[in-house]
Amino acid sequence: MANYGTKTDKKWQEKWENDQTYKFDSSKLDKKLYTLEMFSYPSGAQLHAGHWFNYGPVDSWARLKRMQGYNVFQPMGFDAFGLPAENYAIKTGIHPQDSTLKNIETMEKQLKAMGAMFNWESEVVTCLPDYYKWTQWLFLKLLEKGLAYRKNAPVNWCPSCNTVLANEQVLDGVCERCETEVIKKDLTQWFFKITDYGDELLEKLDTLDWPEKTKSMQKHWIGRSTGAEVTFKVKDSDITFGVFTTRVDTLNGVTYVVLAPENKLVDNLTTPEHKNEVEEYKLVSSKQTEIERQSISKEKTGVFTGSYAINPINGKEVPIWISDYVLATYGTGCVMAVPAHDERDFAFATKFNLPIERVITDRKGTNPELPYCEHGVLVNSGEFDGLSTADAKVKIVQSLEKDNLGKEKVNYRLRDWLVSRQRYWGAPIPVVYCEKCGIVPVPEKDLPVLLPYDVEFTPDGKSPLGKSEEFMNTTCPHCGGHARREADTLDTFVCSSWYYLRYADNKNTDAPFDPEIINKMLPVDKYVGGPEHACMHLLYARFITKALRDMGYLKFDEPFLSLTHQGLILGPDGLKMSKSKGNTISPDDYIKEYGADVFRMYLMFGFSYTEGGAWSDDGIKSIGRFVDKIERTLDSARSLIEHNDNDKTSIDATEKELNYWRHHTIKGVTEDTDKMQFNTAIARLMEFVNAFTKYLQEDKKNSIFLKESIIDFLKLLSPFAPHFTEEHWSLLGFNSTIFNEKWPEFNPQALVKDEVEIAIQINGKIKAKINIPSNLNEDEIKKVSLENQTIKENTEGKNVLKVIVIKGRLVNIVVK
Ligand code: ANZ
Ligand code: ZN
Repeated sequence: MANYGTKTDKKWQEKWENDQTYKFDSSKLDKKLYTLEMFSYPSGAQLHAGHWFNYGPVDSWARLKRMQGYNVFQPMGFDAFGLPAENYAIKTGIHPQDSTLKNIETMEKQLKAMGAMFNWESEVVTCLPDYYKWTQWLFLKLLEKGLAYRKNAPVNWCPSCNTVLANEQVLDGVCERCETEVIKKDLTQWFFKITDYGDELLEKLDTLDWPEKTKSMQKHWIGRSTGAEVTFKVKDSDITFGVFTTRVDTLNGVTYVVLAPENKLVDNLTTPEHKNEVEEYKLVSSKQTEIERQSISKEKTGVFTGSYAINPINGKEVPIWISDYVLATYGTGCVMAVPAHDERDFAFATKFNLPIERVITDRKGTNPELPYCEHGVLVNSGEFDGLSTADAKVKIVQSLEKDNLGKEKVNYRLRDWLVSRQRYWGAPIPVVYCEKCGIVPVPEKDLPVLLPYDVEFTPDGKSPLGKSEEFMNTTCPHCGGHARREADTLDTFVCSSWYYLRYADNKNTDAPFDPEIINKMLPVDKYVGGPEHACMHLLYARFITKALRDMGYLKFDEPFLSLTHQGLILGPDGLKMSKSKGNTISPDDYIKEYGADVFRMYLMFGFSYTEGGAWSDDGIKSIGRFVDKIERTLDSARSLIEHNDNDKTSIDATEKELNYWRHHTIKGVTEDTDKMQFNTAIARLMEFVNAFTKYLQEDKKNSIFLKESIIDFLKLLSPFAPHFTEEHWSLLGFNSTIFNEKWPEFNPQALVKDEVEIAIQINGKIKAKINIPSNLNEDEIKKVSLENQTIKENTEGKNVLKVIVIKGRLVNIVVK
């Protein structure tokens, strides 16, 4: 019967737990390796293949590191607040707290069945008061530093989730969770000032060992753009407004200006005869999504306000329009339009018959077709004619600066992070509203503000907590008078923005963490999780780390030094797994049949780790057969070793052959696993098994040598099949865990397969013949020859004048 499967799994899991094999040794921090996998969301009741693909292979990687001498910290926990649990509760009527805690229990069991080296003693569960107390503390600290604030603004609203969303949660105009089209609402909400860190978030990306694509997504999301802000005065009025432009060199080509319909100035700028048209246009555009508004192909629309602005560089009067292609939330919400050199302005001017005036030509002065959007040389720009685009940008800003009508300006696409939610299942925001004192933070000693259990949480667009009078009514910590609590809860991304810090000091009751511990345990050395978090969690966590650093709690700049995204495991049909398509793979069924090792090994062998792919039952079956073959090979090798016939003590060609494969495998498995190229690492192990099979068929075998090779093989296999290997390690007679063994190192000499015989001459007379690896270079051959014992004796006391090497044949040493 096979020595693997659930029974063996269980036996070793219990032993590891009892022996505390993987307990993190906090006394050896110089070799600490903080390995982090994105924690699970306990919404579905079960772990799916995706969890296994995230956690299993990374555990194998961490096991390699452990055996290489690293002190591995690999914690696990649950991102337990959030919409899915709440939506599930609405559907079933089961309270989110009950379903979440129950799901966590199931998932813990499943995670344990994986046999990973998780440091469960460091577990965090974000929906428990001992955790969210500190999420609330984080909020208060940000508030104290002016990094959290409340403002009225047009915000993203998901009509289906009945809550506001952060910009990052709106993907192509739809809600990240439910894919409903997001609309804009004017609401007063809480924000975190992530924009204060725009520059650093951008610049430090270069220091990170992260996938290039993720870095460029963050770069684009932050969207730093350098240009100028130019002030336009309104004709016959005191009103002025700024425009943000990246092409101030085209200032002489402005033929109109455009404001976003929502811009606060619009009402003041609209003359009575244009009022009706403007009002109507404002209403229509408020119903459109940003994506629709910004689309290049969309037919341009807009209306004239009746007012004119004065171009600060040449005094020309230009009409002021409003159009939905200008976004209210970017730059100043006002654009100077240069139809000759901008596509959208060109389309707009063409449609509304506005003038188009060239101010840029190419270097040859050929006046290319309009719109000409490239850089070039200025024309029709008075004193600036003949300047290059780059020079003109500098000169024009200098000239505007004199009159205080323009300055250099950097703009970001990044917006402040909207963190309040009109939902129940989240951490309450720890502030109260007092009629006398206004917004008052809840004092730290009164944390946590507990989330009440008995609340009607069916969403209707209002915050559920607001319906609980018991929760809402409180006293002002400042004046003692009557106050109302904040009814919104925090975005779950706030919970996950700092969890990696809490892991390292999760039992601390006086503080979220002890800086002294955290500064030794962090940053995280290796972080692995899905790429979908590129511009949400991964950005927020970087921001929070920097904010806490600036408050003096942390001594590092970045939370995650190295990042890998695992690929996606698809259904057997090659489509994304989903219950409705009926193509999901339940890991539990396979574990029952094959055990955790085969399941993990299949995930590692069957897919490229960063790419993933379609599940295949044949694939897992073939890994099952491979493990059977390993078992047979190990069994016969062991019986040979046990009987210790020792019919051979020499190391001959057959041993050398096996030795070659041994070191070839050590090298390959070490290098590939280190790079998380698990599939090729396992392919190497397969080659090694074949080499054993071949050796075992030899007539005469050296059992001592065989045992050494088997020991190395088991060590190499152990990260991939931890339970199975422990079993065979003990069968080989070892009492302590293989995971305390040292990872083998390869010997380059053993990788040299061919040898040649060369003759060594002294002054033309042959003195010795030796075998050397055929791939040595000239210097190495000289060295080997001079170190030969016979040659040493013959050259002692003499001067070596010259060493002539004839590769593959002989070495002549000339002495005097
Ligand atoms: C004049 C101009 C002339 C422009 C030209 C471009 C080409 P990025 O690179 O994304 O920062 N712009 C400014 N604010 C805007 C808003 N709220 N909504 C829509 N468009 C806006 O783009 C900056 C450019 O986008 C600015 O430079 C402005 O048009 C436009 F030949 O100003 B430009
Ligand atoms: Zn008060």
